[in-house]
Amino acid sequence: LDLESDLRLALDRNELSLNYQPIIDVSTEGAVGFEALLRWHHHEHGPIMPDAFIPIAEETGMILPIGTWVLREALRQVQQWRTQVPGAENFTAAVNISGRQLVAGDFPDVVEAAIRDTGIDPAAIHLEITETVLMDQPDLPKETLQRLARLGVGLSIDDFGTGYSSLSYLKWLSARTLKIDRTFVEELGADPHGATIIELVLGMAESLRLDVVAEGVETAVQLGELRRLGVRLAQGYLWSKPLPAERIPAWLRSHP
Ligand code: G
Ligand code: G
Ligand code: MN
Ligand code: NA
Repeated sequence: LDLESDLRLALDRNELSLNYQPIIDVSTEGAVGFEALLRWHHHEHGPIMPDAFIPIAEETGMILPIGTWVLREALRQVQQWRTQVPGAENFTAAVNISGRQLVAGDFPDVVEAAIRDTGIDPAAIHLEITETVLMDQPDLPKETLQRLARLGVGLSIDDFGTGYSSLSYLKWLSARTLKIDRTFVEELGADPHGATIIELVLGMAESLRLDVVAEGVETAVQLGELRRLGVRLAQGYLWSKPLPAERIPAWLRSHP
């Protein structure tokens, strides 16, 4: 199995696809948007999960053409729902971005072209960047972040709480959203101190005027705890695993 050379061909062979997981308003339990998650269906070996191939894509630079495809496809799909599905007019599109993409000089051009070609409102776009990637990029081009901010797209800090973060770096990035890593959600209800980190993050987010999304919500107990703490947005298997695009309209009809 030579993942590296097969990955080079995967795009041309149409073996890549996106699944979509709803982001939920916990007060109504309706969707406010979707996170796009990459899938690779290998012609011989079947499904290969991102944890197995994204590191290879990053090492080889393949993440650049793949990441561009992901961005354009996710924005196209979410804009299609926004314009064709009743109630979906304001849906947001969350797209995972790797550090390699962010430091490539043309990334803002790629984003600008995707906005132009899909017609989506830039404010509906959330670029998800993991906290550790941000900390690992000391030479993160400020110009890139400024151009993205001028385009009007939002940055979400993914897996928040697993790296080292300070208030100053959040301010400097002008992020819009913090996504609380699911390891903290897992502890809710089980561990008496499970809520502590989430309470800290919520306090920080409030003073910086950031939105917060709790990831990996699987149980009604966790949802109850999140509501009690004042978390407004969430994501997780409690509502849906990531689904192929064609299954989303039916999911939306059963979750009004
Ligand atoms: O879908 P999930 O199960 O298995 O994703 C595993 C990991 O792969 C997550 O950390 C997720 O952020 C990452 N991932 C999924 N899709 C993409 C993508 O399109 N681009 C990048 N860079 N990472 C992705
Ligand atoms: O790292 P990132 O947050 O981008 O990746 C999201 C990952 O979390 C994906 O692999 C997705 O399949 C997974 N995921 C989404 N919801 C849940 C959940 O409720 N429980 C668990 N264990 N994983 C989840
Ligand atoms: Mn993510
Ligand atoms: Na995460």
